[in-house]
Amino acid sequence: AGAQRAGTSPPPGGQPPSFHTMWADLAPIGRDAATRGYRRYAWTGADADCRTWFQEQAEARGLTYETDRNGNQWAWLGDPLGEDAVVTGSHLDSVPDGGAFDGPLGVVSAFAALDELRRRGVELRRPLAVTNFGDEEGARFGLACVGSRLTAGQLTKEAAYGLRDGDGITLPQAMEDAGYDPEAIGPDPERLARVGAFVELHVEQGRALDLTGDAVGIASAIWPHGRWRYDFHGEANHAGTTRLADRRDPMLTYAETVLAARREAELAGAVATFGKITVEPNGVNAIPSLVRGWLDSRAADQATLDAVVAGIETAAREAAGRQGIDLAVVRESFTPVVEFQHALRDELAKILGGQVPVLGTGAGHDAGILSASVPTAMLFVRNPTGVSHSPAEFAAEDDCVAGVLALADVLEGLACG
Ligand code: HGY
Ligand code: MN
Ligand code: MN
Ligand code: MN
Repeated sequence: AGAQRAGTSPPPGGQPPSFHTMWADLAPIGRDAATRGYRRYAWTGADADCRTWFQEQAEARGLTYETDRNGNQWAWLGDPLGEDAVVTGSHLDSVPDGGAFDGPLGVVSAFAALDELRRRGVELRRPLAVTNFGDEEGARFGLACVGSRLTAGQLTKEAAYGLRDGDGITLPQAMEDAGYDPEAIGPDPERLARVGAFVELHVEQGRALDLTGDAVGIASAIWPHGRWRYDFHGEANHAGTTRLADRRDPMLTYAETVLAARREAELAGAVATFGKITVEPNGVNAIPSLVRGWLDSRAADQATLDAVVAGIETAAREAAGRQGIDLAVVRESFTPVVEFQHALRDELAKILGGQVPVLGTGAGHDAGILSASVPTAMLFVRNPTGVSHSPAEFAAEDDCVAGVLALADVLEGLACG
């Protein structure tokens, strides 16, 4: 087909909602009053409210709105079936008590950057879309990037059907309860074949830009990272009457494993986190029968990660042997290293004037998943404290504006140049 020349004329209704308005409308959705953290878990009411917000943004701009077979949301300027589309977006779901910026900054900035293109009156040569990928954090069902993995064919339908939350609700059941047809989920290669570039803007989850003094950076790579579940089986018993020598206490082995994880990671310059634990029967006066802990570990390269994870498991098995504990370790998910395509990364650097820092990240992203299917790049916006996955996550307004303008420049350079 010839070049798409869909004008970027202003929306039918006049001025689109500003960055501030979009941010203010999104802010209260799924925010816990006590912690001020976000609890926007996949296919819950808060997620539905975020999806409604996204659709309203699309319609307020006269964009063509659709959800794909996996529930990911797309808002098109230009032909949704056109070739070589430029797509930008992120996710709206959160980790438990997550921050306001991780995910939403990329979606709000995408709409704001599209508005900026319209203000500039540039002519689109390629279709443009804003996206919200569902269930990126995996907070409810335990697997990150479910929406983008399904669309990219990196998660099979049967594996997705096997996902269940802490209350035993399966992913298909949750989708159905939210009004989506779980039967439809699956790979969408035709859709991705029409995408020529995907750019995700994301708040930096670290302090590299704060240290260089830049508002915006470009991603070079995503560290390999994975999630492992450790099941420590011991013997339930009375906390008050069981002699220490007679105990098979899985909490002890778990504690030694957490210390070993820190030690192994520190020695290797990697990271390892036990951030989630369940205890059965979970009584103050009962020695647990089972302690289940989830390990998240990441490193700059595969060999280091493998060594750290193996070292942690060896230490855990040694402690379990000493304490009469049965240990089962299951790798629940894994994302290999993502090297963003150099051509697109360099094109972004050229568009942004070549002075923008290029940095790696230990955080996973939908862009990391999609980079196996389409040319992908990421922009980071400075986070002065580096804190993320916490209500304290923050980015200054000037830096958010700088991010929108940089994204608009990138979209103009890719879709209009
Ligand atoms: O876990 C991550 O790195 C991402 O925030 N899902
Ligand atoms: Mn996150
Ligand atoms: Mn994120
Ligand atoms: Mn992400």
